[in-house]
Amino acid sequence: MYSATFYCFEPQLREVLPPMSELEALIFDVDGTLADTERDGHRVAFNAAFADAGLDWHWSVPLYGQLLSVTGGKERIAEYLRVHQPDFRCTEPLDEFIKGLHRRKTEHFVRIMGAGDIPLRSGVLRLLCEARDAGLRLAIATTTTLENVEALLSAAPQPGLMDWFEVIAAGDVVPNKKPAPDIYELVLRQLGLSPSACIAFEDSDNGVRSALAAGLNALVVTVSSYTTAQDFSGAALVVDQLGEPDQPAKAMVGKLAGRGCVDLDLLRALHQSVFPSGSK
Ligand code: XBP
Ligand code: MG
Repeated sequence: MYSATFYCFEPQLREVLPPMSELEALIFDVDGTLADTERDGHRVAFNAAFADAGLDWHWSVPLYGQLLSVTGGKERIAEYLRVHQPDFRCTEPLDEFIKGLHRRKTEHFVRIMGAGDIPLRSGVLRLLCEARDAGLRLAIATTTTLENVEALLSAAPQPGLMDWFEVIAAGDVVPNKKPAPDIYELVLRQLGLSPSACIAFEDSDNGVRSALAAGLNALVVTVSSYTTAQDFSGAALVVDQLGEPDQPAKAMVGKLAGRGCVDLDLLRALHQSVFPSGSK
């Protein structure tokens, strides 16, 4: 990353590179943040895949809430087997069995999203439009599978939304899923930006830990249906939603500074308070 000394003594480069603390990019989690997908999307898709495989497993709404502490669908199935089906045996290697089951689950999730019943959360499209118009770069850092991101963004009312994101880092592209920082670190490397040039958006404790561990301290949490009681320590702003002018957001941590919703002016002020000019 660029150092302060580098900035002071390389005038030509200083013209090319913006000051370290300028806001340049917004990085979004997907599940729970762009859309509330877990209960009626992922959970339903897992159950449909289990039924297809002739398994009598059923993930209820509360059970799925517990299983969400493990990020990643394949990892979640493995944890379920370990805790809830310890006597389960299959004829093929367990890893292969889980991969096959998970592929089917992804097909179901894509189908569910294609039906258009799970919309983007309040304020998401408004903020994406505002950021794009202002020339900010957009990126995604998610645990979920890339096909799921495509399905969600393709079902949105804005055509071509997928192409708005310069970097989409999804699923198994990193060795360790959230709460490890790997996925955010990958996004930062691909953007070529320092964490101080970005704001991250999350909905879960695992996501918060991941983003903070990558140095993304300008962090906004939009609490989702499964995450209301979680610990978001370290987040700069925790709200119930990004909100719309006629559908105001409510802040649990931090202040909306008289604004009805989370807009770009508010985000610039938040970013500046976390990374004041001159900070790295
Ligand atoms: C999301 C997840 C994902 C989905 C399932 O976490 O944990 O695992 O539930 O996706 P986050 P896959 O929002 O923190 O990224 O089944 O495709 O893995
Ligand atoms: Mg999430």
